[in-house]
Amino acid sequence: MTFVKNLKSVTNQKWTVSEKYPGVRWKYLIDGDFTKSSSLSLGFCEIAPGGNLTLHYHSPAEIYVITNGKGILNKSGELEEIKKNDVVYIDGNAKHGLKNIGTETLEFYWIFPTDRFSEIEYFSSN
Ligand code: 7BC
Ligand code: NI
Repeated sequence: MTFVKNLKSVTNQKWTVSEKYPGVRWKYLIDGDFTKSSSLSLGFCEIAPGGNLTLHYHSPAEIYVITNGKGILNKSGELEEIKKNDVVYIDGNAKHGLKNIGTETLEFYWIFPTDRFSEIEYFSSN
């Protein structure tokens, strides 16, 4: 199965939010729960100014592709500034978080080596 999707035309899907992640919302683009896809999945996330994808970990590795804004990446307690056009690789089970420190929306795609987001078990970290 080969297909094309466009972020701006994913209109039939509501943004997902969680009280664990203030100011954060996301959509699923390539994901076995929504598309005839397997082995890889892709989502798009927005973090409003001041919002925080709080420190967490999960067993699959992950990639971020930052498409707008700037933020502070928390790498197991070590902080690094990231911005538009940066890409981030996160090892499986590595603690990570992302906070928007700019005035624009921080936007990024994430990629998991899994069929679907819903199979990933998220663990909060502090
Ligand atoms: O956007 C979300 C919300 C839980 O997750 C993708 C980013 C991540 O680091 O797992
Ligand atoms: Ni993650």
